[in-house]
Amino acid sequence: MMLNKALECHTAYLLLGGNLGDREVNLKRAIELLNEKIGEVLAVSSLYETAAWGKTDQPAFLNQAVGLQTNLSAIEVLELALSIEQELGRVRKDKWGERLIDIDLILFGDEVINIPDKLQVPHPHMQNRKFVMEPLAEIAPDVIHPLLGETMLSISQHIEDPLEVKKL
Ligand code: GSY
Repeated sequence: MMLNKALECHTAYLLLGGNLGDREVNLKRAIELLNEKIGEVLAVSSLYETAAWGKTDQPAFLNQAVGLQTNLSAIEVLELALSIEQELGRVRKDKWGERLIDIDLILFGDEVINIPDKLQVPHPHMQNRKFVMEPLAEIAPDVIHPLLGETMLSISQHIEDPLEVKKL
């Protein structure tokens, strides 16, 4: 039984973003490292240039969604994603501030996980943020949000977020 659990395979969706340095190079390198350390990358969205959310007086972000298949647990994915951020030079300072690279776990199969201050999937704010939902709906239009019961495409079409998101 334990062995089956350990080998369970999940499709995880992550959102990558950054607004410092060579944003495109940082995203490309992050995807290579996700593929090496976490699991086979199956889908990568277009690049999206997006107005900064939260603290708006900072440079625009480049965001990109990634879908991958992994045998790891959600916590292991989260910890490796943090290690990739560090390897790429991220220093965590301001929660809403500028950053070289950010890797957020958005969905982990159809699992619902809530470990306060550590890990929440589905990402609790995904459905309110165009910079998350537009790239995600591009690569996973038919995936259903495990709590809202709505597809990624449908959620992305009904968001009221006014911040600009431009597909490059
Ligand atoms: O939450 C991820 C980091 N982040 C972003 C982002 O990735 N894109 C945009 N547009 N704004 C953001 N604000 C933060 S914090």
